[in-house]
Amino acid sequence: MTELYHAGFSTCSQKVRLVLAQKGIHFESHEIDLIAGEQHGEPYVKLNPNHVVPTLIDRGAVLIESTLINEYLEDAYPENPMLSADPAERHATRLWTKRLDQTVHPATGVITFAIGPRAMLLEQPAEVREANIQAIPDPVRRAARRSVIDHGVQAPEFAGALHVMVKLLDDMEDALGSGDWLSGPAFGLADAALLPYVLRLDQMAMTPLIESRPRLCGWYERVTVLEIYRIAVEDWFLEPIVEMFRARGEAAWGEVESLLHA
Ligand SMILES: N[C@@H](CCC(=O)N[C@@H](CS)C(=O)NCC(=O)O)C(=O)O
Repeated sequence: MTELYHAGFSTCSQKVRLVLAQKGIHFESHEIDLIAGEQHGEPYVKLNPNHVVPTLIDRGAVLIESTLINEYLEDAYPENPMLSADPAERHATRLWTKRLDQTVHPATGVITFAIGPRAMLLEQPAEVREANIQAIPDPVRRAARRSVIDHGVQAPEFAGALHVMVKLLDDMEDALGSGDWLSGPAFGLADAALLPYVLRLDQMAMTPLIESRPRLCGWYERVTVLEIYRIAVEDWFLEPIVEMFRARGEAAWGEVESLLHA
């Protein structure tokens, strides 16, 4: 029996669901409402002491950290392999996922909260919003969350986060010069890991950053026509949230563009 604690719109959840779908693993779904702060609730933090999704329960083991969950799935379910047998290609995959964990995921958090759910959070009673910020166990992340909710795109963290993403897109564009996929001959762990982050930029109306890079654009089109994309990502979208992200992204695009050229 496999169970997944996750959120429909969360990048880390999307990347795990992509691997579960590629491997044909069915799971019992437990959705965690991140805006309401369910990730900080007593029952959930017993599973995931970092107060984040996703958490996978498989064969009795409780597994956290999305990159490591995906590696676990590759080990435990070797059918439909998503990691090349070639050691150098395995290294290349892990270089992407390491970078994602170290810089891309935190940068995406800054960009997302500065643009997307910020208005919803500002509408919450101040004590609810503050309690949810205070509950974030990592002090760096907690400070960044407070800063972007207070200052939006003008938060000091925003411009640096944007440049992390631009550099990522540039490096993906270069890497895709030598093949259709990022770490081997077929859709693999690096593609599953990176798709949600490119998608998030697209959903926040930063589409020109993708369209201006033809190989990246081709890769994005290749991934988003896959059946597993529909199952693992699109089917979990909530239309009002998609519309809200796009509208807020469009409203912020002028400011984002000037930071890109600064
Ligand atoms: N390193 C963790 C990061 C997980 C993470 O940041 N998850 C986000 C959603 S993508 C989350 O649960 N955020 C809740 C919050 O920020 O309060 C992983 O890869 O699993």
